[in-house]
Amino acid sequence: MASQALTTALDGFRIEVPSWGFANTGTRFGKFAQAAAATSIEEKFADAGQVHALTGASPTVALHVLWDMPNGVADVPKIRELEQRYGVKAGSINPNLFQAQEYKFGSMSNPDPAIRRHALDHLLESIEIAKALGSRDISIWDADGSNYPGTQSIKRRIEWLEEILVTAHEATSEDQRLLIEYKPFEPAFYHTDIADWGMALHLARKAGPRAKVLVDTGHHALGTNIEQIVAWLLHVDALGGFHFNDRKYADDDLTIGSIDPYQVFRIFHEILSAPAAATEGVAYMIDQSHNLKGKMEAMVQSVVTAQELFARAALVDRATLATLQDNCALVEAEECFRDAFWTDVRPAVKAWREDRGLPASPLLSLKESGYVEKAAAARGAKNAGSVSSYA
Ligand code: AOS
Ligand code: ZN
Ligand code: ZN
Ligand code: ZN
Repeated sequence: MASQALTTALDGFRIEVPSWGFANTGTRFGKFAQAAAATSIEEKFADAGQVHALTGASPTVALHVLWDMPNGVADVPKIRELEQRYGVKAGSINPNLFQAQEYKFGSMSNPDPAIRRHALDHLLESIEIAKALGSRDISIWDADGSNYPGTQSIKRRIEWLEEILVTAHEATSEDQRLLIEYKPFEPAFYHTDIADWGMALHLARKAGPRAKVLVDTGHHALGTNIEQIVAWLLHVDALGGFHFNDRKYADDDLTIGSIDPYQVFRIFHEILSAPAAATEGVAYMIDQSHNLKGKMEAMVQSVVTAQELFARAALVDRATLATLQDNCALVEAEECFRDAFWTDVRPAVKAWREDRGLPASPLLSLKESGYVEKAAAARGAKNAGSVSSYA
């Protein structure tokens, strides 16, 4: 029997899947093509729809403007039709400010005003695409920075960035949000223009009330206390959402909870400890790159793991914990916290799935459905040509 806290938590839990997580992506040293990987926006919707059908928890798919829409133009009727057919809706819209050759020295903070204007135009196009699709969030990842000390003015780049984000914010409608993601390094290796949550928070405040900070769990120096950042962002009403993934070293984009499930639990605990009104709009999204695991298997596994860790966090006896914290009963408080973490929620989550008419084991059902084999047969030829070498 699932407890009430667990049932309520799972009923309310939704996590967005990224279109790019179904496609062949890899590392800078190359990628290993998978026969079943999605090669078009239609196949990405089909895959996302299948993940949602199996888990009941991922009704939206994040879209990437240039990767999913040729020349940055959204075919809205086609996307609407895909939403209908596959039972998942377009989610956050992700502009691409990092691939064009002109962005070699930056996009929004490039010293060349004409290039900054292109970056702004692309942002404005992305906001319009989001409006046309009914997407609330425009999720900005700024890859800008520099590789060598003294080669760029850190200060002037802040000002250029502020200017563009203010203009972009003005273009959003009342029910939209700009999410500003931070990352300490990569692709830039000396300085990154939005390197941490302090910088992202400042820019969000400067941009306007509908701009919030996006926390990608892989974008921190090793050892950073991410749940503390989450608590602070909630406290100042600036937490927009998450890109979940896991890592051992840097922005490894491994499946959520694969290396450190306790960290995800601790993040969810901070969210569940905050007043409901403060966390209502927080967007949970997966941002992973599945180079070795099967794309579909990795995505289903990620959604299921997120559900399990959210359910475990919901089991924390927060009233008792608060008393123990006030009494500085260290070991008792820690054990109260860990009791929830160590609870095997899998049988209860399974019961919840059955109650909701969902497959008891999404991964097993995926396997039994033969979906991946069918996709491989249909897409194999297209994927055979997509292997890149780094020569
Ligand atoms: C890059 O490291 C960031 O995590 C981005 O959020 C993401 O991977 C990218 O936006 C996909 O475009
Ligand atoms: Zn090397
Ligand atoms: Zn991200
Ligand atoms: Zn990343």
